[in-house]
Amino acid sequence: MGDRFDPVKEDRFTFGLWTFGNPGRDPFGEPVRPAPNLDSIKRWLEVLSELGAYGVNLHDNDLVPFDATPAQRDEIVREFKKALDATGMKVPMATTNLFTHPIFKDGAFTSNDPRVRAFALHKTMRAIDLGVELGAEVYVFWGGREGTEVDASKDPVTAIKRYRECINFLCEYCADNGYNIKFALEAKPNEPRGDIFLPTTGAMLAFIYTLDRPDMVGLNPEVAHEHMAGLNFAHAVAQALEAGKLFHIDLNGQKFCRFDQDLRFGSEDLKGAFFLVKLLEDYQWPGMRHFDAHAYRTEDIDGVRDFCLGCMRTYKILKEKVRQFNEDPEIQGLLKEIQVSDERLEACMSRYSEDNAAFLKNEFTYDQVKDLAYKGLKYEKLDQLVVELLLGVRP
Ligand code: GCO
Ligand code: MN
Ligand code: MN
Repeated sequence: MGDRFDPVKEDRFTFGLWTFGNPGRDPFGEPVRPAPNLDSIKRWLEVLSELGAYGVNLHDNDLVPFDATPAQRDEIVREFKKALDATGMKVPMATTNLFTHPIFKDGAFTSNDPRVRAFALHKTMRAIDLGVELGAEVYVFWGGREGTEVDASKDPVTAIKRYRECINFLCEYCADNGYNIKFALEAKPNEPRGDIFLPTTGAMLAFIYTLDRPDMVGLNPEVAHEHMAGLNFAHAVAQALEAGKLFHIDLNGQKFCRFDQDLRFGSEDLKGAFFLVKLLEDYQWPGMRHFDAHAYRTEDIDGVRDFCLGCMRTYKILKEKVRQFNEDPEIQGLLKEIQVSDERLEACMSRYSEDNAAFLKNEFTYDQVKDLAYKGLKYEKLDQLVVELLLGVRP
C-alpha cells in the first residue's frame, strides 16, 4: 500500500507456516486453497519477506511430514534453511503438532495410556531438536487435545500431574542438551476438545509455579482463546507481563464466546486490539509480534497475502494510535485528573507496620472520602475520546 504503515523487519512480525498455509478447511467444508508443500512454503518465505515480515514459526509437521524418513527430514530441513538464508527470514518459535494424528485423539501428555504419553515425549524431543536447529528460542506448548468430552474417562487431578511430569521432563531435556530455549504455554478453553485442561492464561500461569523449573516456562496467550472464554485479553496479557511470564503472543481476531475463528488481527473488537497494542508498546515488550490467524474461507492466494499484510498494517496503525493517545493533551489532561496521587497515603499502604495499620484503621475514616462517593469520574468523556481517536477524527 506504500505508506508508513507498511511493515518492515524491525517491526518483528511473524506468521506460523500453518497460518498462511491454512487451506480453508472447516468441519463442514472442504479446503478452498491448495495444501502447503515445500515449494509453496519457499514461495511464501519470499512473499512475506518482501512484505516486511521478520520470520515464520512452525510445528514439526508443518515442515516435515509425520511419516518422513530421517533422510527425507534432513533433505527438507536443508532446503528450508537455504530458503530462509536466501530470504533473510528467521524462525523465532517452534512447536509440536500433538493434535492432528489419530494417536493423540484422547490427548498427548495427559492421555490415559502411558504409551501415548511416551510417544508424545518422543515426538516433542525431536521437534525441539528441529526448532533449535532452525534457531528458535521460544518453544510453544498448546495442549489442543489435552482434555475431555467424557469426564468419567479421566481424573482431572491425575491429568494435571501427567501434564506437569511431561513439561518437567522436557525442561530437563533442554537443560541437559544446553539448549537456549524457553517454553511458552498456550491456554484454550475448548476446541478441539469439549473442555481443555488449564483453560485460561491465568490457569496456565498458576500451573507454571508448580513446575520444577518455573524460570524456564512462561506463557503464549492468544486473543481468540481468551475471547472464546469471554475474557478481557489485555488483562490476561497484563498479568503475564507483570509476572515476567509473557514469553510469546498469538495475535488474531475473534468474536466473543464462539468457536475458534482465528480472524485477521484487529478485524474484530478494534478497541480491545488497541488496548492490547497499547500494553505491548507502552511496556516495550521485546517479543515477536506473532500472528496465529488465517484468511477467510472466501479467499484465494491473493486474499491470503491481503490477510497477512492486513494483520501487520493494523498492528502498526494501532501503534500509531497509541502514540496519539499518549500525546493527546485532552486525553492526558483527563488522565491526570483521574489518576490521583497522595504520597502520604500511598507510602502508608505500601508496607504494613503497626503504625500504618493504626493510622488507616483509626484516623483515616469515611469522613475523609465521603465527597468521592458521588463524584463523577469523567469516564464517559474519556472513552468517547478514545472512540473518536480510533475513528480518526481527533485533531
Ligand atoms: C489453535 C491454536 C494453535 C496453536 C499452534 C501453536 O487454536 O489451533 O491456537 O494454532 O497456537 O498449534 O502451538
Ligand atoms: Mn487458536
Ligand atoms: Mn495459537
